[in-house]
Amino acid sequence: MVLKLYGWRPSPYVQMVMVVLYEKRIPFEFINVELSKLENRRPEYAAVHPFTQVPAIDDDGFILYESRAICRYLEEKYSNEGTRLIPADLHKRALVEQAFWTEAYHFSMHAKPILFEYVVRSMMNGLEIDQRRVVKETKALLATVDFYEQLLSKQRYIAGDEFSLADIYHLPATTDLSERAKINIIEGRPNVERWIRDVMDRESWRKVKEQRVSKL
Ligand SMILES: N[C@@H](CCC(=O)N[C@@H](CS)C(=O)NCC(=O)O)C(=O)O
Repeated sequence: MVLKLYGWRPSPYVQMVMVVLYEKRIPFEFINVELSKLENRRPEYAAVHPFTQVPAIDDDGFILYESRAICRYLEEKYSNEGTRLIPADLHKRALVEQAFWTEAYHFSMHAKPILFEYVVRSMMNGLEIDQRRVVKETKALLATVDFYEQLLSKQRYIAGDEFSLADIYHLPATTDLSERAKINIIEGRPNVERWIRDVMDRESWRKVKEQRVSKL
């Protein structure tokens, strides 16, 4: 049975899983859970995801939620298909793991509150953006990106010279930061720019981007 992806296309977490599915060339059926209509709160969806969020997958009866767990599962199950996203070599794999945690604790940790201010608050009429929070988190985010600039002067991708799942984890937030919060992390950072352009030029991301809706 074809793998089912429960998702909502504007969600960065859903986009991450879709990039992996395209990179691995795994056929899937997209089941739209329209968050703007609160379809995720329907009892039948609560049976799939106890926290009623997207994404989730149903792989022939095996239900899995949490985007990063789904990406890892797909990479492991289809390790020999499409693009290899986690290297077999111990040291290279450890560096990818290091990049996962760097992304979570030093990149997304700051990108998320900024996007919350610009995306979520803008959906709640009358709520003003907390500029102090945005300034504080942007400063911390750009310090991480400055570190990335140095790192990427020595290697092609964020975890080494090979494209990996760690690059994919950065994609949706980077796009949303530039499109929704107008925070341009590539300006004045030629190596970050080269990396982002390289990753965004992949067919997998172009396919996901085509399907994103421009407005939440
Ligand atoms: N940690 C989760 C986060 C998923 C998440 O926050 N999804 C949002 C959409 S971007 C959602 O479903 N929100 C609806 C809700 O929380 O009610 C993951 O990585 O899968």
